[in-house]
Amino acid sequence: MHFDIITVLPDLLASPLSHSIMQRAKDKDLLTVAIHDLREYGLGKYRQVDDYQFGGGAGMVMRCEPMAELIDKLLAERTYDEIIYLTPDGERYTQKRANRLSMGENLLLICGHYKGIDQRIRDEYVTLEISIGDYVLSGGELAAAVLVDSIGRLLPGVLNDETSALTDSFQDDLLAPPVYTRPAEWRGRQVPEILTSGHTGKIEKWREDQALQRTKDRRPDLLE
Ligand code: 6GU
Repeated sequence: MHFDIITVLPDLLASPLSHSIMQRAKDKDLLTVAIHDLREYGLGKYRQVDDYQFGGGAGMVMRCEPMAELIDKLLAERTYDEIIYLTPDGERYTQKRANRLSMGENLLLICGHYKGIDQRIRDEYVTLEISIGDYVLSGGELAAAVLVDSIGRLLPGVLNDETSALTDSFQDDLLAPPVYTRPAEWRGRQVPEILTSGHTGKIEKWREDQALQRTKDRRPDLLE
């Protein structure tokens, strides 16, 4: 799977995608990420990418021309399954959406800054608008990293058995059960006996019960 990402802060994006599972996915060529610095397409001597908004009001808006030039260049090289704009007013991101997006080949992610991008870029190019939650970030970069990570780990071959995505929270609309490792007793706290019993069937049942109980307690909305 290939991601193209448009940003004015390329360094902010590079680091979260260069460790652990994401780096391994890149090393295995299962995932490629190209980060494109919008500033290189900026206007004039100062490589301007934003401007005052029509109608007045605080905050700058990202201009159409640099963005369009870069998007057109990318579209000449690839077709995209989706052109995604990361924005707090987008569709709320879920595991279901991550699963669906992971079936594609190419995704283009657009990170906004300031007050966002000119509406005409959204109308002209964007096929999907995503928000990662009901709070405001300073820009779309961290949200873009969230998308690449959550989608990248679903690609066949990225995770091994031990890290299988099938047992993740949300993958079956349930939260994950509690997990324990050695030592079996720590500060007087015991690991649940069932987990050291060796009864695979009983352990599986216990985990299902725990997952269900946790979901009831913490996220009853997931069960509706
Ligand atoms: Cl995708 N972008 C920004 N700027 N803020 C957000 C967001 C995205 N999702 C939640 N808050």
